[in-house]
Amino acid sequence: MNKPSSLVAQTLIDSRTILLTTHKDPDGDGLGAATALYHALSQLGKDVRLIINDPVPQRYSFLYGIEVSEVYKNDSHDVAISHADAIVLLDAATASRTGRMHRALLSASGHKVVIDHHPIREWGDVKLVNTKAASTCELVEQIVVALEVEITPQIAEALYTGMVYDTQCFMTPNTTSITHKLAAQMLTAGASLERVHDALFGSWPQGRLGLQGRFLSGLKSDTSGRISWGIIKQEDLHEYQVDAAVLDGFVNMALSTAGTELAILFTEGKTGEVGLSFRGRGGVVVNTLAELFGGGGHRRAAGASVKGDIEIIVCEVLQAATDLLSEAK
Ligand SMILES: [Mn+2]
Repeated sequence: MNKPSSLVAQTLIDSRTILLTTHKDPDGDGLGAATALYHALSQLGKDVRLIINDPVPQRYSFLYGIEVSEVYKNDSHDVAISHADAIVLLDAATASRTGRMHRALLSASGHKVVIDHHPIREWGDVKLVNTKAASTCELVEQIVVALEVEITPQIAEALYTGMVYDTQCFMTPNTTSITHKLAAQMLTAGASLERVHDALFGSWPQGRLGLQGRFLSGLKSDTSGRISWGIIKQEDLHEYQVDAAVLDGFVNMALSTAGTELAILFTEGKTGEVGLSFRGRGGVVVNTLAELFGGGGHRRAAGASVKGDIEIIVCEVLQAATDLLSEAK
């Protein structure tokens, strides 16, 4: 009876006011997990709020119930955060990943619940953490079952969204038979495959295709062919009239050629920072590489953000990547 999922569920059952949140720049897994749990807790009559650092990207506006999400403002939310009976952090390993609200989270008095599949954590006293899970939504499914609420089509579709999103349609190496079984259960419970896939992968702005063409033709690789990388600058985004959200999936394309073991996407930010996105395969573990630059993530997918000149950062990161590969042999 002391399973982590039972302890998390009991904590939520014992709480009246519950605040849900996920990492800044929220994605399909964090938002799917949050809306699924929002629906489940609402069924139990809980007073639930979903507060996030950023507005929800258009790509996820199809999620049922996503309109309840609130963009964090310290003057209107800090009191709610400090008084909530429980705060649930989803799909994030550290409070700092929540962005501006992390100070308020650190000083909150309620139960600090974490449901996540990332390694390394500094926050939370009631946890369901499993780094082998392919998505946080896989773990939220356990909570929904433990809460003994009905898995409505809305909940099923939210969870299915996170499973599809985080595995890039069941293609990433952390996809397991459990992932497939759970996804099948969600379809049986009423999730619409067509609706989710149209929203996630079939609703890009036209400019993404043009930018994708430029990105692919500009890909570079090292002399060994083991490292492949591409750079997206602000001027590229302006030219194709898109924002950085359309870059989702680009780094995976860079990993798709024979012999490539490490792919890197460098993205120039608006305010002097450079986003680093890493993907690895074979013997290459990329979260250690991301940690060198202040970031983190999973073994095969990780990222970081670094301030500075993009040309210099590219050189530094490529040197570190080369060192990593010489260690990985
Ligand atoms: Mn995730």
